[in-house]
Amino acid sequence: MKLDHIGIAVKDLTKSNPLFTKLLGKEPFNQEFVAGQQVNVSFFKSGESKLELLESTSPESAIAKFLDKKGEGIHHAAFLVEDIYQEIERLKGEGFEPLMDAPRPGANHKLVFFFHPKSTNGVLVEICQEIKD
Ligand code: CMX
Repeated sequence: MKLDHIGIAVKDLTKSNPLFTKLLGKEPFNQEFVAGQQVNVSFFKSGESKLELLESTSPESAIAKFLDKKGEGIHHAAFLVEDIYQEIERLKGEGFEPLMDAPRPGANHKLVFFFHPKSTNGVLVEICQEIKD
């Protein structure tokens, strides 16, 4: 599995986009609303990986709850896989705890699936796969 991105929960993208643009020396290459996760996201390239900034658009979203409890900071690590359905079965078989029944559309034209941080040493793990048209 290849590291695709690190997700960072932020309160306000209008403040965090310029901050990370200064940090990385480049603008985000993609910004979008992910309806299924109730978030606005920005993606920055960093070498072969990316940083994803996540801003909540609803008090019910996972990001709003995370910000309330822990504040801004690293939210998840995401790994790119070739066959998400096969990887889900493999990881379930290894005892990792799934957080969904099936993959869902995420940002950047990908399917995404999450595993509970309590089964991965406290790190929320996403696996993702390009949607093949
Ligand atoms: N990383 C590490 N630990 C986390 C966490 C995170 N991102 N979010 C919650 N936790 C911890 C809580 O602090 C809590 O720990 P304690 O029991 O020690 O207090 C524990 O996990 C809570 O577990 P829970 O009660 O089962 O679940 P929550 O209601 O807090 O929800 C989670 C947490 C991960 C199950 C939920 O956020 C989820 O299902 N996430 C998957 C979807 C998601 O995160 N979407 C946003 C990203 C979308 C995108 O990338 O586009």
